Amino acid sequence: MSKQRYIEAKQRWAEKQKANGVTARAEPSRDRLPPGQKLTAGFPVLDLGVQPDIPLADWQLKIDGLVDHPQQLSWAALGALPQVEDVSDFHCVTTWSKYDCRWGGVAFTALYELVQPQPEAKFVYFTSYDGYSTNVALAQCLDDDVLIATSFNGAPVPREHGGPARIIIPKLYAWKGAKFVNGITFLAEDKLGFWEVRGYSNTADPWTEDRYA
Ligand SMILES: Nc1nc2c(c(=O)[nH]1)N[C@H]1C(S)=C(S)[C@@H](COP(=O)(O)O)O[C@H]1N2
Ligand SMILES: [Mo]
Repeated sequence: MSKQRYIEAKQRWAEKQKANGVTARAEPSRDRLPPGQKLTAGFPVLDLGVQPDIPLADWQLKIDGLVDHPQQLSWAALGALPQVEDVSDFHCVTTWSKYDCRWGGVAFTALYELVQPQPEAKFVYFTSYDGYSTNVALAQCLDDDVLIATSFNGAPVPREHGGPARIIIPKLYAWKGAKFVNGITFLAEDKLGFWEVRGYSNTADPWTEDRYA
């Protein structure tokens, strides 16, 4: 399917579900596998059909907005920050989940401390080398399991899964985790990202099936 048709089909699906009155549950499920999800052993690839090839020498992560110390991190500068690993589950809104993904990289909180966001900063807007974007409330980014991941199961994140670096936010549907990330902007007001403007939930909680806006 072409990139444009894939985007339109997904957008139509969100509109149809909304029209059918499909809304999030009041009570969150406590199961490890969120409601409506199926476990997969493989690792499907979901993106806009563009997997940019970024030589590490050219790679940059710009962190700006309402911060005291904006950064333009090179690959070496990212690698010089404290490195962590975290094992988490991965939930895609298209109903597949993958357990026990071992991601390594830099904790979001380490970047937070580096740039020193101002008190007005309440939202984070992520941008990517393929033109993708997504937005997350700052409070949701401050859990220890939120990473700028550069490794997956002990090897560099493969390009199809968002390498050189991608965001992982295990407690939200995976479209909230930008692959090929190259920008993080701290904002006072929320700004909707690529799928959020196309009918997908802004809050994206898998355990209440919070799929559509
Ligand atoms: N840059 C970028 N990030 C993205 C996407 C994308 O199209 N571009 N798709 C999102 C969606 S919808 C999902 S489910 C996950 C898929 O990650 P995967 O391809 O590693 O399974 O990436 C998310 N991050
Ligand atoms: Mo997705």
